[in-house]
Amino acid sequence: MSKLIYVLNGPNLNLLGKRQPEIYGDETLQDVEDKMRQRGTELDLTIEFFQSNHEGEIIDQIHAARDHAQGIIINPAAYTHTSVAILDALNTFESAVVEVHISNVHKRESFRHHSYVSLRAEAVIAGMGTLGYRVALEYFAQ
Ligand code: DHK
Repeated sequence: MSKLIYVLNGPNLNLLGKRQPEIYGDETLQDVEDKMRQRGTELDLTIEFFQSNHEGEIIDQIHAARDHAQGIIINPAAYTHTSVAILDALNTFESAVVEVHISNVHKRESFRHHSYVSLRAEAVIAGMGTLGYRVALEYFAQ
């Protein structure tokens, strides 16, 4: 049976492709979703794709994933560095979590070097651009 993977995206990622393309590239979030769905089909993974600029909505999706999903791929964006609430929600999820960052956060400002989500994630991908999301799918296909 196909595994269900939630792909959750945090604030400002709706502007992907327009926002600081020198850092985040010129693909849109719709491009990311389309490519993930295509690769997901090949890997027999079903994808639930979501973006929000609101912390509570991301937490609600993590709670929804608890009942249905076999994995979470999350780019919490700026909430990576601030949100104990998202960490707490992920700690209620019993399957694997992969944290993705488009940019190499370790090469950037020091406030981006700490991640609350990394305390929970089985794997962290940073600096591969949007390819990182599809690499995370390969992890779940193994
Ligand atoms: C995206 C953001 O919006 C930033 O706040 C993070 C992350 C990095 C990314 O690289 O995908 O610091």
